[in-house]
Amino acid sequence: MIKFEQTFMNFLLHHQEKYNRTYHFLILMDAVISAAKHIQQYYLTGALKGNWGLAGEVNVQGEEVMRMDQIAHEIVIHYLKTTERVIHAVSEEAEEIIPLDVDKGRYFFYFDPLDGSANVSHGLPVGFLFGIARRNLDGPEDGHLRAGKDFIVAGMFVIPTGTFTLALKEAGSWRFHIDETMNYVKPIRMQLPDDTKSWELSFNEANKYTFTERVQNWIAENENKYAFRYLGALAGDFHRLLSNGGMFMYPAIINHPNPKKNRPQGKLRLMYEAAVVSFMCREAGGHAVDETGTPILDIKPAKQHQRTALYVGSKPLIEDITRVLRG
Ligand code: FBP
Repeated sequence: MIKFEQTFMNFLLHHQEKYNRTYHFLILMDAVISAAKHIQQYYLTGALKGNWGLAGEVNVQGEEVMRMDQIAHEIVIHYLKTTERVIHAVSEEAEEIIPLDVDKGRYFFYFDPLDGSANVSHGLPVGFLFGIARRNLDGPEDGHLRAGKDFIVAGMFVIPTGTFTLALKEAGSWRFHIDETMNYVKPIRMQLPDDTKSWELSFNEANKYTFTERVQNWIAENENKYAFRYLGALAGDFHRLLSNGGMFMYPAIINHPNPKKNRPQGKLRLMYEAAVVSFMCREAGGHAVDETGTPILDIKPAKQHQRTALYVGSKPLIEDITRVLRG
């Protein structure tokens, strides 16, 4: 007997019908899925085709660009253009905002085409992260950069594992699995577990003594209570956190022995990294704050590549660290 699973598109069609939404969003999500599959294929064959190396360029963040970063960016922009539904896009790999269908577009698309660059040259898990906001339909649209709370959807593909998690505003975080026909199927609703037995802490241990004293003290008091896991790619670490609970954090770095490596504003990018996982975490019953204890989703971006410190995960832990951060 063949076991058939619900497909992603069938799930989305019913969601759109249930909330009386339009077909425009389906066209955009179809393009996102196509882009993710294309990136996955390039990544899987990357070693053979020599695409796992450096591109020989430095991006707007001052970081060396991986060839795969460029390939993934190009693929996403191609598929977004085919939709004629996107006003503009913000990409980690492009310095400026990318105008697409400015007049008749309906959505803003913020993305990190290949998160976890440090893992690329080893073929280890990386991610394609995105957040989508809709234009103002009730009046003039000024194209301002949207805060996470204005997202209608945020999602993440963990490549090359073939898993895809999508959060829909007030409709939950859902995980899909790739099947033998390369279709995403079998939606499972993700809810952070209340049972602390499976909870984990995830951060770059090598940076521990560069964090603020408050955060170092919190870690000293709590690190023996939970398992410790760190992949070094936000997508992979957050993917696991959604199942096991706990907290992922990339705090401000204020006391690094090499002052050039200090990151008082945090390392991760607000619009297409922190806000994306924070939106998905909220829809799975969690929460997320920055170094001041401010909810990540409330932060209005002043610049498209703005950085932030990030504490994301199970509500009791985030409330506990927020108490410490607010002092
Ligand atoms: P990019 O690779 O897209 O720049 O993302 C940043 C990132 O790699 C995150 O995925 C990850 O959580 C973090 O940086 C790892 O940083 P570090 O190597 O300093 O621990």
